[in-house]
Amino acid sequence: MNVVTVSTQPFTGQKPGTSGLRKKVKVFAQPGYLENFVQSIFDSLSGQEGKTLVLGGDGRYLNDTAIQTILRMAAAAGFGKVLIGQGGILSTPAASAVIRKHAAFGGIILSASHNSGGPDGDFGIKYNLANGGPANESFTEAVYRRTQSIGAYRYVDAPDVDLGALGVAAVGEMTVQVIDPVADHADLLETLFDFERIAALLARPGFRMCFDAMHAVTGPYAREILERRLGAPAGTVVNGVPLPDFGGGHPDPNPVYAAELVAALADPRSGLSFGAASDGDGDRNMIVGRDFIVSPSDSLAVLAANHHCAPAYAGGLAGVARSMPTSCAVDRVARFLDIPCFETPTGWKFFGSLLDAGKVTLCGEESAGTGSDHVREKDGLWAVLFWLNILAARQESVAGIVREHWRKFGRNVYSRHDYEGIETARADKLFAELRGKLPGLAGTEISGMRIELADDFAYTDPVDGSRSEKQGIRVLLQGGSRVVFRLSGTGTEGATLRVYLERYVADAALHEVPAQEALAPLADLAEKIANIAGITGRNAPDVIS
Ligand code: G16
Repeated sequence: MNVVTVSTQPFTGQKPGTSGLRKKVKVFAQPGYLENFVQSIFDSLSGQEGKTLVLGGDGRYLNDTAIQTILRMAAAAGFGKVLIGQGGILSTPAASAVIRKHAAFGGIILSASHNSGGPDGDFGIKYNLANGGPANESFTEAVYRRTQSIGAYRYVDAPDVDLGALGVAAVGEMTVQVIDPVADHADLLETLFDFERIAALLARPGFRMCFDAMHAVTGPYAREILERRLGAPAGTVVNGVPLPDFGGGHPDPNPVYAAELVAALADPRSGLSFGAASDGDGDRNMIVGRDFIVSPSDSLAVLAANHHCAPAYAGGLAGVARSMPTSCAVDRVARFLDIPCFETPTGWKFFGSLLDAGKVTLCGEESAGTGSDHVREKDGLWAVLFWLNILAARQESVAGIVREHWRKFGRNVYSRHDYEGIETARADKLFAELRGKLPGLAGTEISGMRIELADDFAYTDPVDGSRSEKQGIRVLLQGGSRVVFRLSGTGTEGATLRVYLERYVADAALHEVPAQEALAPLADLAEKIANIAGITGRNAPDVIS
């Protein structure tokens, strides 16, 4: 085996964010940049010799070449085998499923998730552990430290592997097995839900659904599951061919980037009763009913409240978890079900230990991610199938189910305001000033609202005791309303300020008040506390979701 060692210099800024390292393609394309990071991952592992690594990505620009580089480096790092999705494709939840099913040592997923692709877009890479979940903070910190001191990377001198066909090849002494990227994940999902009942719903006259794969990774998965296994008519999946630049679109399933789907569901002539979309790497989801968009926080709460509709969860939930900025709607369901509800920092990695310990069954985030203990990643198609299973069991509309949920539990009206591409120095100033104000805020009244607690969210993992500080600023108000301030950990340009607004409305007569109208006083309070316009120069958010 011809192992080549290449001298290298550390690059600055290879610090993994909320979910791995995400940078512009142009940054990743610098000679040695990907190699340094991959070598830093391998140098932070121990015991991988002879073991199996899972490898795949969302098919975005650079996916194919990066995969060949990583194969050669994995061989030099001593892995015995790599399982790789055909064409280099694996959605994030599918990678998690494959790692778990094949008891792999870990996995590398190439994706920048919902960020745009193509030569001017973004690329990303993350390492998942043997439980199938994103590496924890102590591992990502170790990788970061290694990137700062790295002096060499190693690869095996071997030709590219043909990833176009299923089969077995070799790189040096390492076996490369090209697998069907869809089968393991689809098989697993089939064990969780009542496919017969869902198939009957999809065949029912008057019921029509559309799944928008946004030219991202879920196309082949959705076609297999919805059209082949469940018998939905051909054409149910739209934009189903994964493209390196996502067809020029932005593979983020929200009302802005999936506007066509939302418009189709609002148009009675479309005949559609259910719409759904997923993101670049298939872990996020959007659920749309007839003229009705389900907010991700509400979706988590509705799934928890209707867990009995899906065979896998009918026996009950051990507990639920949500990230701190996610609305407290699911907390109310947990209280009703008398099960624990955990509040974690943003990032799926924080759910892993709770899932592994059997403390929670369902978890979710405001950022359009929901999932369960079937894998250790959020799972877009899982959420879609869960909704279909609920619709099939209850024979009601999406809007009807959510409105009934609000009547029973009250409505946690919710919105996120994003200020993108802020100069980092200004964002830092905003948070420094905000943190300075925190000790004096509790007990004061601003815009007629009384602040009960204001703090910098910190989390101690109840399973492994690890501590994470500075995970977002919470301002809790009398009556259950909240304002949360955080900086995104997934952007690639400047800083993105996220302001999360939440108001609890018990009175059913007020449930239909438009969210932005109901939340306007909280937006005003956020501005007064954080001086967003004064410090950033921005008078309005760039994206409201
Ligand atoms: C990632 C993480 C999620 C997180 C989201 C948003 O999702 O896996 O846990 O909620 O980023 O993070 P931020 O607010 O820091 O931008 P994905 O789908 O991008 O991998």
